[in-house]
Amino acid sequence: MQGIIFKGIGGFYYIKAENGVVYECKARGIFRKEKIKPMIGDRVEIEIIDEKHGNISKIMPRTSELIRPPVSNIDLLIVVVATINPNPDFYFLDKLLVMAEARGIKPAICINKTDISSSQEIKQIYKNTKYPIFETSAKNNSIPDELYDYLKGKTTAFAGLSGVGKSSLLSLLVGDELETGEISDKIQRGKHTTRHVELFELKDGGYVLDTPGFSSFEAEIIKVSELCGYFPEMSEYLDGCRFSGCAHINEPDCRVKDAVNDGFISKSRYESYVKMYDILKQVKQWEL
Ligand SMILES: Nc1nc2c(ncn2[C@@H]2O[C@H](COP(=O)(O)OP(=O)(O)OP(=O)(O)O)[C@@H](O)[C@H]2O)c(=O)[nH]1
Ligand SMILES: [Mg+2]
Ligand SMILES: [Zn+2]
Repeated sequence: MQGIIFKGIGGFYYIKAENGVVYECKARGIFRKEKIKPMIGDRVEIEIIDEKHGNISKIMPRTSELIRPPVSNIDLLIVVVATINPNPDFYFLDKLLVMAEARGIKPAICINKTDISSSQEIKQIYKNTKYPIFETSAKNNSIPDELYDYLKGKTTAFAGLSGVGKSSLLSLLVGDELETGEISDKIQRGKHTTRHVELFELKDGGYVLDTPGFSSFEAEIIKVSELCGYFPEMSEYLDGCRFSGCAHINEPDCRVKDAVNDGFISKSRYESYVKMYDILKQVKQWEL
């Protein structure tokens, strides 16, 4: 029987199997020898012991892996940003977007708290990235159908500064019957957040994951020369620079800098690029 690990507590893994049943499982000793530990998000094969218990016998190859929070097989990253309270931190946002790109996770942007301020500036900055942009107000229960469609059948992590509304959005997405019930408690609103990682199933299929209190992701090793490839709106200009190894910073005849001056690449995004470039140039380990 195959299934997905959605929760782990004290050496037990909770697996939603193909037949819809949740099994409490242990990992067999074999994994200790091979030095792999099952992770939340893993697709696994289990041997069923009885109607509630089983053993994990095999872990399927992972498509992606995050270390903090420890979770595998994430398809999408939704970077949540609030219009205000807290104000957007564009450099932080861009780091999350680059981190996703570097890990092969598809990023999108969710602008929340549209009930208290305008989303205009944020939309303007990210327009040319072509990343999907969703506008929400968790307070007004306003989530566009396009976001539900986007998440369907996928495993999606929600990230962003503390207070932007990740938990509020997830409570809405996961289901109305749970508004004041179990899930709302488990997802934990407010400031006092834990590092407990759990995938929550969506009604239409797919899973979502909160990353409470994670103001940073793991250290990332990205080659400086590859950095511009993680800014999608830059990619069409890269071939036009005079120097083939152009860093797009101080070189003459740089098409990327031209595109910034002409407004095809936003200044804010370019500033993030330069800042990240300077850091990557100096250190191999980049603490995102
Ligand atoms: N006005 C307004 N307030 C919101 C909205 N969404 C969330 N809030 C409020 O913003 C505060 C923070 O929301 P949370 O959902 O706890 O934020 P979070 O991103 O989960 O924060 P951490 O768990 O600390 O990372 C709460 O007081 C929410 O009620 C919104 O769309 N509009
Ligand atoms: Mg939260
Ligand atoms: Zn250049």
